[in-house]
Amino acid sequence: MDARKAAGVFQALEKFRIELPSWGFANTGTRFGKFLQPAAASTAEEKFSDAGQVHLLTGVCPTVALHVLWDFPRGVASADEIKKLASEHRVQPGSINPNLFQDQHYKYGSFGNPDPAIREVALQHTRDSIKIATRLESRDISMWFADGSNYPGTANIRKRKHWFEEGLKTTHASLSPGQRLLVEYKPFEPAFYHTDIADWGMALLLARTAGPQAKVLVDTGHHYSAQNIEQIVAWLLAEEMLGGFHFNDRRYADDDLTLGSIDPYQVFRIFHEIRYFKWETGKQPDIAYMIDQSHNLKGKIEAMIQTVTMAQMLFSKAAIVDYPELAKAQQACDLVRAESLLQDAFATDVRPAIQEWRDSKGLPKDPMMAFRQSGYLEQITKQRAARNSQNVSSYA
Ligand code: RM4
Ligand code: MN
Ligand code: MN
Repeated sequence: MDARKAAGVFQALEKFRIELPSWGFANTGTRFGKFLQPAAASTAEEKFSDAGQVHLLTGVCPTVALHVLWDFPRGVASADEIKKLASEHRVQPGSINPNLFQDQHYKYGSFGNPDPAIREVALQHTRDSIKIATRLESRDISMWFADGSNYPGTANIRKRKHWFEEGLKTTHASLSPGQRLLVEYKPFEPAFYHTDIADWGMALLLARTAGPQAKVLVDTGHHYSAQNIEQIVAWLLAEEMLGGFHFNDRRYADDDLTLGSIDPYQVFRIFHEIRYFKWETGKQPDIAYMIDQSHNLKGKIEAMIQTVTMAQMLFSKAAIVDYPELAKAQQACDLVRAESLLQDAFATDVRPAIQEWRDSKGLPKDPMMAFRQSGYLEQITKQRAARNSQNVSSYA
């Protein structure tokens, strides 16, 4: 790789930060069962400790996304304790995720529930989550809804859309000036017939209705097979409505696999659209890059390191696309030249440059190897194994 490209990689990595999910360190499984990991985290302290370890070795994960029900058992009252734990482990609280899908009263929905009393419960929980975010100085309140229905004819889709508009507007009104409301979409699961916010278009409309601080969150696993995610990203960028990502990979459904494990070129194409937007417009898009993955087979911390380093690698590849040449080739409709410019960048081995960048920051060149040599996994396995063999709850 020539010096100009290496400089491009250095520059790209300088500002590239990735948020870790607290729930990605806890024991999870499938609806068929859970294979418990002796080293999984089951307290907030353990989650911060593991996240702190990933940040220590990669240097690019200073914040941890938190789930209100799982990480704040006493709601707002838990906030100070969480702040203290985070700083003890040298990370900071990141996005706050209200939990509007687990409590029994949400059986028929939260913001879209036909019962106004339950919609109010959901709104109150969201307001409390905003208070938590304010207390923790977290910027983003990230909304994912399980709302939907399982059978045709059982729900009034238009009414539910209206209730969502009302709920999100009310929520937006409680935000402090610097905060953002991120609206996530997902085509199915847990609802099997219709999901109230099923795709990016619905999320975009709802975010626009909610107010100027609302943006769309793209979870890379929340699309139908073969959907062109980078086009969605390009449109959201053009509309200045792209708020953030939940990184993971998928083969069939919302599989929550490590990023790029199935289709690294897809992730590269997403990053390419972001870099191209920046090059062309001179604007720095304000995007929160977050991980949302959970593993029942891979070790939690190693899986997280894999995703972080994969994201850095694919982001770096996108950073070395020759944009002036690409713009020329596109304008001239030189298809093969344009396509080759992308493929050349994708095929370039950026790992030596990334290792040099890490070295220049005093970070281990190979975070996975450093983790394996650190003894941390052995230590937490000893500490946590007995409790984990009895604990079967998910995420928390
Ligand atoms: C959902 C969605 C949300 C995440 C939950 C646990 O599928 O991706 O972002 O918070 O799972
Ligand atoms: Mn998600
Ligand atoms: Mn998901």
